[in-house]
Amino acid sequence: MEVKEHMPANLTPQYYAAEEAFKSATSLEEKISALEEMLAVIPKHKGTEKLQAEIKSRLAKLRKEGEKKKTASHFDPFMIPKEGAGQVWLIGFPNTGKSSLVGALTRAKVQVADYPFATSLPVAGMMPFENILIQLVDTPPVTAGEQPPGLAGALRRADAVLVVVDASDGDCPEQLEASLSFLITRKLIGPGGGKPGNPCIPCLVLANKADAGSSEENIEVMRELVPDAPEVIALSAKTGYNLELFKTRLFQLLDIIRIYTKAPGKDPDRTAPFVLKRGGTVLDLAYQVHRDFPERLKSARIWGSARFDGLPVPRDYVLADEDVVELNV
Ligand SMILES: Nc1nc2c(ncn2[C@@H]2O[C@H](COP(=O)(O)OP(=O)(O)OP(=O)(O)O)[C@@H](O)[C@H]2O)c(=O)[nH]1
Ligand SMILES: [Mg+2]
Repeated sequence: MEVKEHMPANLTPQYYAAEEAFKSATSLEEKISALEEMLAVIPKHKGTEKLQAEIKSRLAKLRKEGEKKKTASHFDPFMIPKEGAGQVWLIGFPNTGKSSLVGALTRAKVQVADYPFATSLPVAGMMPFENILIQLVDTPPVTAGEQPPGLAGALRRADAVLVVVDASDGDCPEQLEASLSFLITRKLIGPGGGKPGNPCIPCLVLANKADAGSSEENIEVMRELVPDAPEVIALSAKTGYNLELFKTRLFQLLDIIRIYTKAPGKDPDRTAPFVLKRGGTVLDLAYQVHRDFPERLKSARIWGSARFDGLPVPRDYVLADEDVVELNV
């Protein structure tokens, strides 16, 4: 943006100083404020019109760049929108098979590798279980002293956490202790390590690679050395061993119920249940069906947990898994 010889610009020392500042600026912010200064001090007359326009256009470009950067830096990869019947995070030491498990159970495009620290950002996928979908999130590894920044915050919003250890590795008790200690120090699970009644976030331990090495003995030793640990499930992402058992246990851990709704005289659609926390009532269901349903609800009838099919029930009736409900509004 040099001043051309023929231009009768009569630029002032303040302008040249601001231009110098622009030339030596290294950051976007500095460049923007130097250009703003140039625009403020430039003598405003015909001879500088072209130069003014040039400064304005540069300024607009840099400001746009700044906006883009801002939105980019506000993007938090650990903020994963919840989908399905529950959001469940897998955490654990490097190379234990977290990505392999998420890959085996969902269609997520995970990064599996035979070297540690293969996963650098969380990746979510949906795991089918019977007629619902549960969201699983693969994460970068934790180690004894270090965890990915943002992980603890994300786990606080989780519906359950799965601690993955490599059962084929003699170090699996240490992997488990270090992972649990991360969860305990961040107050994500209780000091008992997550025994029923104690945990803040429901937790299971997945002893992966149960197909390899001396995994059985290792799991035995781990159970003895970490007796306070949450329930341990031996499984294998590679062979599929115990993956079905794991899904059932996870469903029970999430403590949710599936409810089917039906129109009078019609069969319920059992492929798309409403999901409620255990203890949910007819009113909670009505709210999920439509925000204005609780107000309009005249009566409800139940098939399933009730004493007989089609029993009219009050709004505070506590539903059970797989109940069929007819809501009359
Ligand atoms: N034998 C056996 N190997 C497995 C199993 N699951 C994963 N592996 C292998 O273990 C290695 C690590 O698997 P990943 O799924 O990348 O492990 P990760 O925990 O995601 O690793 P990071 O992303 O580094 O934390 C790969 O070579 C997998 O093939 C399993 O059940 N059995
Ligand atoms: Mg991984």
